[in-house]
Amino acid sequence: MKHDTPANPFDPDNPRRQTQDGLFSRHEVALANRNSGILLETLPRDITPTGTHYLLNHFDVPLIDEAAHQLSFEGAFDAPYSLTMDEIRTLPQVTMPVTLECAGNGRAGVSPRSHSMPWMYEAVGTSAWTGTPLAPLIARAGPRDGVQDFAFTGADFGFDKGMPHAYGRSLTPAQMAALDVLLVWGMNGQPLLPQHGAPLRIVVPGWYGMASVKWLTRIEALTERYQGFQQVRTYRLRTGDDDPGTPITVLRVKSLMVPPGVPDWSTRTRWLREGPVTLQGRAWSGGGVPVEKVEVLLNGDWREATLAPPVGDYAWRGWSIDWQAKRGVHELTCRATDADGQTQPLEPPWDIAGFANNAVHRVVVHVAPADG
Ligand SMILES: Nc1nc2c(c(=O)[nH]1)N[C@H]1C(S)=C(S)[C@@H](COP(=O)(O)O)O[C@H]1N2
Ligand SMILES: [Mo]
Repeated sequence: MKHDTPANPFDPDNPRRQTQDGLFSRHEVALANRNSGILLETLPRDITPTGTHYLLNHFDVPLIDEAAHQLSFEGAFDAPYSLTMDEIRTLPQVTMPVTLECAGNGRAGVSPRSHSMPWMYEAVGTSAWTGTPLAPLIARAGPRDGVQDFAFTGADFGFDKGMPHAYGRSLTPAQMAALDVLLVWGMNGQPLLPQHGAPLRIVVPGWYGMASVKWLTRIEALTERYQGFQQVRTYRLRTGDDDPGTPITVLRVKSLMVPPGVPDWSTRTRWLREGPVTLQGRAWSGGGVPVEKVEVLLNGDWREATLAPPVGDYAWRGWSIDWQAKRGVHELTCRATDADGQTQPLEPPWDIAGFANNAVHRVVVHVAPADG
């Protein structure tokens, strides 16, 4: 097999690979093989089974020796210190169900296509995260006056758009004070799995997943704004190449449906028989704002679904509705509205990278006669 000579990734003038509309490229399929999504049939469960929680890893999963791993507090602190994993696990412990969603979820349909992980609907999941509140640990290090950002750095390293970097993100002191950020070592009663950030990550509840830095090694207090690639060069809503854009933060209101019936193996076409069916799914929003309403478009009418209690302050809630399935082809559509009055749009609110697409979920089903 012949290999292309790739552009030198150390050269900052090398842009990310351009992608054309139409068939997905080999590179996109390779990304999809590494970054799995939730199986929509697990949506009835309050907590996503650990192995089916979606994954988004930019680089390689780093090999970390947990016994030697330390989290250090560095930079503009009066009392910088570090903690071993044993020390971290003796800190006050909380378990919080949190719904995480990738900011790229729903990107696959953007045109012209943005070369990145081609998510359709599946980059979401809810886990019971176990850890300790992070704010008191930062306070213990004594941030100096004039600190503008806390930078969180992971152990994973690679290139994007010609820029070598360790994955990192930042939060301002005001954001740290307002958000219930958790320093996490457990997921659904088990130690974190390697691909989800073992031995240590943060979880930023109510925000898109990019903020929840995995394989955390270092928290640095900065007296100027953080300039890390994942903070300033991406995860921004931009209308064009020249638009600096606005940072992506809280989750937009969204809902998903368990595809009813059974699938054809290779096309995933859905089939069911005529008769009564209970449709069900999940809905969530960001910033701790609860979902107040889910509607399902059935035979041309938006009908209100029954809601289950939220799984937590920062977690999704279940919904269900009965439907009399009649023979033919149907497109079922669900949409959620949150307590701030935000409703999912019928069409994707595209920016150039296909970020934060919270358009309604549409599922096509084929209904066969009750017999024969
Ligand atoms: N160190 C590190 N942290 C990371 C990432 C990464 O690639 N490296 N991906 C981020 C993104 S974009 C998302 S959506 C979430 C995904 O978390 P999960 O794989 O545990 O679902 O992790 C975030 N934290
Ligand atoms: Mo993401």
